[in-house]
Amino acid sequence: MTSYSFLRAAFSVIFAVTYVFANDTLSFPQGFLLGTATSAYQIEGGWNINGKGESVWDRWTHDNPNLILDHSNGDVACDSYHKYKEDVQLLKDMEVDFYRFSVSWTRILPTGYPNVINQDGINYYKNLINELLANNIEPFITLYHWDHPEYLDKMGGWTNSLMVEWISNYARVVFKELGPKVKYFTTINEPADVCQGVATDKVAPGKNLGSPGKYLCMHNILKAHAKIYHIYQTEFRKQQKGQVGIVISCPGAFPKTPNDTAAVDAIFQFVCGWVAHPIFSKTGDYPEIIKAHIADNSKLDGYPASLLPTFSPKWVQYIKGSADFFGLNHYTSKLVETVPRVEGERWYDYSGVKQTIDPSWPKSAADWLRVVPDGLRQVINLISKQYDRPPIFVMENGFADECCTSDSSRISYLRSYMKAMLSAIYEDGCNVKSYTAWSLLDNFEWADGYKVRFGLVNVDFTNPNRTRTPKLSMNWYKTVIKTRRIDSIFESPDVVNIP
Ligand code: GBH
Repeated sequence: MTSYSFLRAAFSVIFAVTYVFANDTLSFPQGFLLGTATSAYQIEGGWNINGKGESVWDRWTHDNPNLILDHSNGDVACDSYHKYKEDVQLLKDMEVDFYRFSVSWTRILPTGYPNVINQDGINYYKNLINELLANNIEPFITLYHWDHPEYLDKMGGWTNSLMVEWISNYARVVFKELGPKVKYFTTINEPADVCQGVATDKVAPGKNLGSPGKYLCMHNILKAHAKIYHIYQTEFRKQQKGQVGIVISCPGAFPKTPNDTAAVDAIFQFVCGWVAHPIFSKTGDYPEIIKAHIADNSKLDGYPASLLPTFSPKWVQYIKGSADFFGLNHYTSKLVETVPRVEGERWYDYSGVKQTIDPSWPKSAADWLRVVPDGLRQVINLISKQYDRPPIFVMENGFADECCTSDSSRISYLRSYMKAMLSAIYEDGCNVKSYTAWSLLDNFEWADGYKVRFGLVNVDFTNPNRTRTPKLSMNWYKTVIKTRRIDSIFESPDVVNIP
């Protein structure tokens, strides 16, 4: 072998190895699904037209404009009720595999009950689904994204255990009417955040009941989720052959002092495990640490019993295993530290863990959202380890800014988080099936109104047409979807630290 041909051979080996290596870590696995998401109240508008009933978010924003950053509401939002075809064209342009959207309970059942089925609402979602399918996009339905009927809330909402029946009856209507063309459902989006609306007076329905209300809310949500799952299982699965999961928000956690792994474990259980353990663990029920902490501390605070409600063995069994996949929402991480209990003071909801932010983490326009890509890899690993490698569908991940279509910070965020997710797949062997960028559109960001923006597409909320303009990030995501790869040649500048 001449030295020249040896060199050439050596180079081609190096090239191949580099190529394979890059290919392995920056490409999505075969069959991996890429999509984007929205929710009904945040985009639809048409809040009271053609028979739609009032939801808790309608009432909340109308009664409390002062609690919304820009005093706005979702009355018109992105007007997707009228402009859904335009939305689908944007999705088609990106060639997403699926579109995750939520169904508005009160658009379909104006009274909350199935005594009246609003045909206009059914038609709206049927049209949207047909439009998606005609453009090769899989519809992915969230049954409930925070906007339950105001009327049912007046009767207690998530603090009333009858809510389990009420939402099940609604779910049955959705499965029956929309299920024949839909393969993917999630039941309830971010239960812990829904229950914040029971615990506090900052977001709908603002019941301000503190931790006891929050624990009760979660108890009923877990039962409701399981009941919906079993309804699908017994009444629809055979004909419809779809999958049903739940969407849980699991932030990352890093110890403030290096050895405090107890704080990391505890906060994972208190935030993510609170919802996930009853459904995905082998034993079912709430995590032991939650049961123990809340029981001990309820006693110390003079309550006759633990503030955490208990499931009967029958309910434990019924809830356990009630999901075909783990829907994960992940945006950011916290620094955590174990702190001692101080008598008479609220002790971090009895978790015993104080959460703060590392000031060096790059900022976004949302004060709670710092850029910490490793957090995604961490929670995917924790979920995989704790619950025996369930299929994980990343159902939301996204970045907040306040403006512009030149959103290089968003590209940088999305790429770095996708890269962390691919490391969890290739290096750690986790079973991740999909990735969802939140959100297709700038939309009504709850208490942050229209000020904080998550869209791949800009929406002009001052224009009655709600004009949509693709941002750089939409074009970037389109390339990612086409190439099935987060190539470094599409690497954007580093995250711009928003002051
Ligand atoms: C998702 O929730 C929602 O599903 C979606 O509707 C929303 O538009 C999107 O995120 C963007 O916000 O971190 O302890 O300071 C994320 C909801 C928002 C819940 C921030 C926790 C702050 C609590 N999260 N919130 S903390």
